[in-house]
Amino acid sequence: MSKQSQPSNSRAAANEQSSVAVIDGDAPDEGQMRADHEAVKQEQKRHLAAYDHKTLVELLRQMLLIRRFEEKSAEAYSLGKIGGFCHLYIGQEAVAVGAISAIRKDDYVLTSYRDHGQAIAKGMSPDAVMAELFGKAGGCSQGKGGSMHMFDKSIGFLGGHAIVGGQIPLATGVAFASKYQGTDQVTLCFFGEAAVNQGAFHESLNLAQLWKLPCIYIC
Ligand SMILES: Cc1ncc(C[n+]2csc(CCOP(=O)(O)OP(=O)(O)O)c2C)c(N)n1
Repeated sequence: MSKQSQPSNSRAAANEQSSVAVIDGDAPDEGQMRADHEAVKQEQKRHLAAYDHKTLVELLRQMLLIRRFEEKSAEAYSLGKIGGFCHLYIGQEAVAVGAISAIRKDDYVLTSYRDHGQAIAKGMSPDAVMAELFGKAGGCSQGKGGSMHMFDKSIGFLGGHAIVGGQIPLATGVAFASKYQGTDQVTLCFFGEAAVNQGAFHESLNLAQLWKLPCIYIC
């Protein structure tokens, strides 16, 4: 049946109408948007007030360290000093620092190829990350991995994964191991939104929920 010949009360017609309403709808109420924004800001301030000054300064220090690190990486990459790819984390510093500051040193972090910031937040020295970018033997992966393959088991940073979504089933497996071994370790799994197109994303979250695995998925 063509769209034109569908009865107007059909589900398809209703869906079509509602999509059109979204596209052609009234402009958003700016006053309401400003009020919502202000309410979120006030809520954030209330949350921040629960932290002492020293903690907040430390979180800011880490965020600034990552930002400066990434700016230098971009500079070195544009000068041709870094081979292969170089995926930056500029603008997302608070995500890594906030999440990783809430876990312990013996907890685990796995992430995508956009991994410099999370590696630093988990405790890798910026020197080891930069040496890896430069392909030097002093890098965390002996200079053989580059930007997408930061790794250091001793601090629970289990990569740096180049395949979109590849870290998700791995993180789920790490969380399964923690549960199976009866430890109380937690695994953080960072990924970009494109990873949700991977079948393994759905399989992982399904298992994690069924088995109540200690894995936190952060998009
Ligand atoms: C399985 C797979 N398919 C394609 C690619 C090529 N690729 C590299 S980055 C990227 C986009 C990923 O986007 P997203 O996960 O949202 O992360 P973002 O880069 O936006 O942080 C793609 C498709 C890949 N690395 N792995």
